[in-house]
Amino acid sequence: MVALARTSRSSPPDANHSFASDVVRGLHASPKRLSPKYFYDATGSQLFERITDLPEYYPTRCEMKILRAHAADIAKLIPQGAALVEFGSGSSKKARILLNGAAAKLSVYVPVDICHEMIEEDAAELRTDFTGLKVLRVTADITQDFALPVEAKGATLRVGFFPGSTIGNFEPHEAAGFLRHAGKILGARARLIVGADLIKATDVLNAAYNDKAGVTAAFNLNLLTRMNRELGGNFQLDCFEHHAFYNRERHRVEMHLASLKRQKAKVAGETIEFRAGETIHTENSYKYSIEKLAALARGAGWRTLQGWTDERKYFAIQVFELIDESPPRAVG
Ligand code: AVI
Repeated sequence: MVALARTSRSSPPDANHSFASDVVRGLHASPKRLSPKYFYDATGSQLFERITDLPEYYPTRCEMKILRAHAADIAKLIPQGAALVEFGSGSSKKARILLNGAAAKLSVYVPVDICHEMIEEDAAELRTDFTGLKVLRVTADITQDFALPVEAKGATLRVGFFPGSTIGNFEPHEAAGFLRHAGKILGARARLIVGADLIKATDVLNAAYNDKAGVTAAFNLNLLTRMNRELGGNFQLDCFEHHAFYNRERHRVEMHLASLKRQKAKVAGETIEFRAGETIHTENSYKYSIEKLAALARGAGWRTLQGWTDERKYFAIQVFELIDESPPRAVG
């Protein structure tokens, strides 16, 4: 499953066509599945913002806490004249914490996001709040090739920033592919700051994805509303239920939409049949150990420089450095 979450909120030109073909393919597959990137229409993005404030959903709070506590240590790993490139920047809320300590030594901050309007507004605010900071936004899908602005290419080196445990929404092979791709984009001597959710007690994980207020359920079910609206679907929302659970063997929280009865639904001109209890698998959220994350990064060409967790070891910020693969120069 292609898993890319917070980075695909808006619709590129042929998005409706690929949404339709992904839905048709995914709902005819066995087991049925849909990519989590489709959660993030306007309503889905708002619901996700509400999730990050829920008492049960610890990742955002933990990550912000680690970033605040170690902003100065992280800044030390950002060399003078470097460019900071944020992958899937959204509102740049987390980058602001880094910028408090590092803005003065950056040659440029490059927020990269598929959602154009959002980062233009934020870029303007950042320029006001961090006087002298050059902010050059790039509108791109971070999983695809994109060009960095010349100012970033000409910087002493480039430091990538990939927070939010978005890495956890990739399948592990996709995560490795993304890290390799980030290394190519950032180039020689690059560094990469990654935020990742860690393996922890099952009850904590289950609670985080089954909040009492039902916001995560609404976020999951919104996918049916989106298919009804954008693809002429007729899913009955009260005939499906949010299922989320930690799959301990695979170290991931799985989210599904479970059919409450035997039923048929129409979407994108196709009829889809559901057995009672059959599910659409809508998201995986992988949880890592620090060692496993380091091994994944190592396999993708990165060595660990330094890392931090919160006191409960719920979440980790790891800084990696690109391993120089150029052959040693001949002497003499
Ligand atoms: C964006 N992503 C890291 C979230 C996560 O925890 O996997 C998405 C999410 N799904 C349900 N709650 C939050």
